Amino acid sequence: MSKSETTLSKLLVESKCSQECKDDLLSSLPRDRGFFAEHLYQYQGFWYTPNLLKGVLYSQKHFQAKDSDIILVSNPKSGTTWLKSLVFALVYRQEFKTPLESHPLLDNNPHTLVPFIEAFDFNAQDTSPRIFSTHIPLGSLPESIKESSCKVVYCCRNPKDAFVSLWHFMKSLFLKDMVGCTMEEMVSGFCRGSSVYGPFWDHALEYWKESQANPKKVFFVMYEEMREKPEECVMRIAEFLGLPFTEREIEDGVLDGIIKLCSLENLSKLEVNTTGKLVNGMETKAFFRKGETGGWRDTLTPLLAEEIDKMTEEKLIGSSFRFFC
Ligand code: PAP
Repeated sequence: MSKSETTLSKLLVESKCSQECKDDLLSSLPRDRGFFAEHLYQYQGFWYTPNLLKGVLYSQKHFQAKDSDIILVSNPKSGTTWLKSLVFALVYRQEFKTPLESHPLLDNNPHTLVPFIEAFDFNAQDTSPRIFSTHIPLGSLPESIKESSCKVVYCCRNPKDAFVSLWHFMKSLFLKDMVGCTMEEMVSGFCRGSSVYGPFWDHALEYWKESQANPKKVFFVMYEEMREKPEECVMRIAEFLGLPFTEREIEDGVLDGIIKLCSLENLSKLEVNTTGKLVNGMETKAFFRKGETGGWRDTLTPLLAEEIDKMTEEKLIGSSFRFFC
């Protein structure tokens, strides 16, 4: 972190810094129009709303990873909720057995069980191992995540479906007016990188490269692969975490039980996920929609899809990485 970034981080997080002073600090960062908030700010190469940026800086300063921690990472709308439920269920499969009557996922939304480190509530986790999630890009992760032996699981989704999911999420939540934003404008912002935690492609590519260079630290999985072969993916995640399923468990239906419990069909019907709210007031039902691969076709015009495809092509020049289409 540069010296000016350190000062910025210190001041933005400190409560004694007045709002005026925080506004001044924000104004020293590159700014673009936003969709969640009026403006997005660029920090360490990625874009944030003021609140998200505050959370990133706070976690950089205060989050202390333990070697046994599990950190789930994704670009927004790339399978976070699903991954949280699957990893929670597989890690605690001895404590909470399936078939189930009293599993925590039946009356808690996955975001409640696995908190975001940038949402300030990481001290509330008292389970072991602790499971956290984040959308923070690789280069901006708190140092202790990089330095400790904690494990990182990254879930990636194709950019068009993730974009469309974000669009519907914003519409279904508080942003029906979308700060006067059209889909064309939002695609254009997404493609120039200025969407929350964007550029989307850089985010995914950095973690993918890290998973290749350091496969014991970072496990990279595709949302689309999980849709196609959930058993295989969950088994690979479990192995990576050092918690492989035994043959006996598989015969006994433990793996199948976890996949059924965490399926979109099951989770989206639960009362906690139809009428519940998160502590920040967000309606939990907004996290469950169609979960399709290629569902973008219902929302994006061919022209807008092409705009995203062009950017994808450009970003992947020189890399062997490929998104699912
Ligand atoms: P977040 O980044 O705000 O946490 P995230 O969970 O990553 O959101 O993405 C939501 C998407 O995952 C939604 O996709 P869609 O809009 O294309 O439908 C949602 O439907 C999908 N999703 C949520 N839970 C599951 C699940 N259990 N299985 C499969 N997909 C899911």
